[in-house]
Amino acid sequence: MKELVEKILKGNSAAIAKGISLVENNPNDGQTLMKEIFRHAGNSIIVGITGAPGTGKSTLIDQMIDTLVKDGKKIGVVAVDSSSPFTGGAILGDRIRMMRHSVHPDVFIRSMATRGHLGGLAKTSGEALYILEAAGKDILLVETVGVGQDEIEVVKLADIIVVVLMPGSGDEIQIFKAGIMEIADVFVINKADFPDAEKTEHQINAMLDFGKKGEATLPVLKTVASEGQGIKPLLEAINRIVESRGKIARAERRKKRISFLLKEIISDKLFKEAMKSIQSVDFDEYVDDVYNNSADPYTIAEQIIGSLKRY
Ligand SMILES: Nc1nc2c(ncn2[C@@H]2O[C@H](COP(=O)(O)OP(=O)(O)O)[C@@H](O)[C@H]2O)c(=O)[nH]1
Ligand SMILES: [Mg+2]
Repeated sequence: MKELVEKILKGNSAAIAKGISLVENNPNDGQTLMKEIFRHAGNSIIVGITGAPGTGKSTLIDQMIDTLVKDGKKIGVVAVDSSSPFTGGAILGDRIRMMRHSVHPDVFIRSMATRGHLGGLAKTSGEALYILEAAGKDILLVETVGVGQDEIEVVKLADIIVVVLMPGSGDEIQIFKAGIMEIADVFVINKADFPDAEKTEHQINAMLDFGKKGEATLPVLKTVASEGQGIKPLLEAINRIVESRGKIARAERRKKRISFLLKEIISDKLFKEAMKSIQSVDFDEYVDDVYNNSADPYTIAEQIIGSLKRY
């Protein structure tokens, strides 16, 4: 473990991969690792890239990596997709798209499988981000599909949120509905080589005027990710936001992340303690009791939790 921690802190990609696998698959060792690395984290800029499947997020990230790496930056990428129970395809696509960079020692790319996360996807992704921070990455890019509740939680872990749209898809309405509007910092209309790009731009701007009256308007940028067009302005917009925010706003964001993780850890541990305090036969009996109407699940849960308070 000590060796693993040291290698992670040095930014070794294989060690980072192993560390993330630990938090995904092995809660005990994962926790030991997190305890060690936590105080080394907290210095990366986390950029969430969200949008419907196929809008070009992975292509955009690939281009961003390209520019950032040439700038001497160390990059971590976490791609998350819980929209499909069979994410294999999507993840494979992402891997292929970003693969050309994954051999670079300063670039770490990880697709996170989504189902069956002990303690939830957002918690595990959050831990992965802390590991990447401890590994000395300057910028972390988090790709999520902006639909599932889980993924909205994930994208909330970011310092800056980029919403990616493409012309003519009608995504704008979805964004309104899912509450992504409120958390967005930058809008990108990718595939600006499509004929409807300007129409979409007008729609977005109209929506923003309508939704955020009186507040500073959000940047709406056009990109052609597949051609590497518009990447510099996007990175500059992100930079401008980072710089304009200042230390206090940054600290608040950090604290939000910490508070999220702390709550997750507490509920995780409480659940485990509660389950440890009862035998599995008892649990089955409780289920039967509720089934037979001789008890209700709320009272049973209160009793179980109450029994923990003694120690
Ligand atoms: N015409 C056009 N196609 C693009 C552009 N950006 C990405 N694509 C293509 O759109 C498809 C989906 O891209 P991908 O990055 O996987 O989207 P994601 O699901 O949002 O990650 C791929 O076939 C890309 O090559 C663009 O700016 N213009
Ligand atoms: Mg993708």
